[in-house]
Amino acid sequence: GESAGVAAANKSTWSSFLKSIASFTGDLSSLTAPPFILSSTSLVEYSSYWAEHPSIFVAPASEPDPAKRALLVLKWFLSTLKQQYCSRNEKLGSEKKPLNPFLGELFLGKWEDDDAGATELISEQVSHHPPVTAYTIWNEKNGIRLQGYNGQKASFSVRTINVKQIGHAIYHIGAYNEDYLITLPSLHIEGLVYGAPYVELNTYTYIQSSSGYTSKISYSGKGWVSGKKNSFTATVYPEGKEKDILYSVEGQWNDAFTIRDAKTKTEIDAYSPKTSQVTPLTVAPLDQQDELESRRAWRAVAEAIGNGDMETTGTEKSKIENEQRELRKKEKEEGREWERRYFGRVETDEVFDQLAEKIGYQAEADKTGGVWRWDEAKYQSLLKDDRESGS
Ligand code: CLR
Repeated sequence: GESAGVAAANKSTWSSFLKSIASFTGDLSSLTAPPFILSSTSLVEYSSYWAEHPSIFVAPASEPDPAKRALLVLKWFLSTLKQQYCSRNEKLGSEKKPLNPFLGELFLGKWEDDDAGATELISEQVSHHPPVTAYTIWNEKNGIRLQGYNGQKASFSVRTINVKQIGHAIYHIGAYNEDYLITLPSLHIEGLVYGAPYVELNTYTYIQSSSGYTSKISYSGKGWVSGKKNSFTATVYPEGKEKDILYSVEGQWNDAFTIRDAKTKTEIDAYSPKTSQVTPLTVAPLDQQDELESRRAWRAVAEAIGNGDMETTGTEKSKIENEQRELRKKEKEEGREWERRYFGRVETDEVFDQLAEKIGYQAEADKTGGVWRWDEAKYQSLLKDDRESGS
């Protein structure tokens, strides 16, 4: 296949890159990719994919029936997949290698939606070795908060990069004091040989609610049933009764899917990721951003990548990396650790433990430098400081 992807001039660079992958071990951030596959967006921004449809994000808050609520949480989760895993292809022509966030890097933003009201995002790089991003997204009006963290573990083979996501998310509905533990699917990068990489999902996602419902999503890549890309099937059932299906969902997460009542087989809802509009995220102008905010911190690098100027890209990247090395050295000398602004490690989390046990999920804290949670107290004291300094 001489299909999309690598232009003639890039062919030899690409094939030596492929050869280097075959023998690569370690984390993805240290992979040296050819210039045309570099993105000027930092991985810390990817947390925003969770809420680009704010009204679907908050919809469960106004559903009184717990089983239907669980279904709406599943629908929201499914509605995020196209943005999470296809949007680089759509915007940039292929999957790209994101900028590797530095420790403490922030990405802050807000979605304003006529129906849902304001939904806010805080994303923070809480670990650099290994890379781990933590985030929270909340909508005060509807009493919804999502929080989570994630890292990646890669393994390489000749044609694919296999990526296991390590981490999880917790979706909270204030009005019902209800929590949902969300596990993350594994993925693999296809299309490498053609120079047009794209993501396919595999394995499963579980969404376990504290109200006693489980959703299970199975990803089948190019489905053996439909033969279509990005196929999945999902079911909602009372926990422990996998055969007692209440709702089933089937289709493609990048195109369209239908939701059925499992007993009557009638279609009760349908959703089309392909035609649904995303709500743009509002981010402060660069000159009003904090120094640790991603787009401000990476501005020079992003500009150089945009200009295809690899020399400047290299020097500007090194500036950031050297600064970071200095910071770490100083911390070590002073026997302290970089203080995360919004998140902290937790030793125990009862709600999480209970939900995790029901689906046999383990957090693997050793691979993410801890289990990370939103720290409301830190946030409140930052707000207070802000008010007192009048900014
Ligand atoms: C990050 C967390 C998001 C979902 C998500 C989507 C795409 C993933 C990304 C995560 C992690 C980084 C990733 C990316 C696809 C490609 C990229 C695995 C899991 C790697 C680092 C790029 C490798 C370079 C090839 C394009 C050659 O919620």
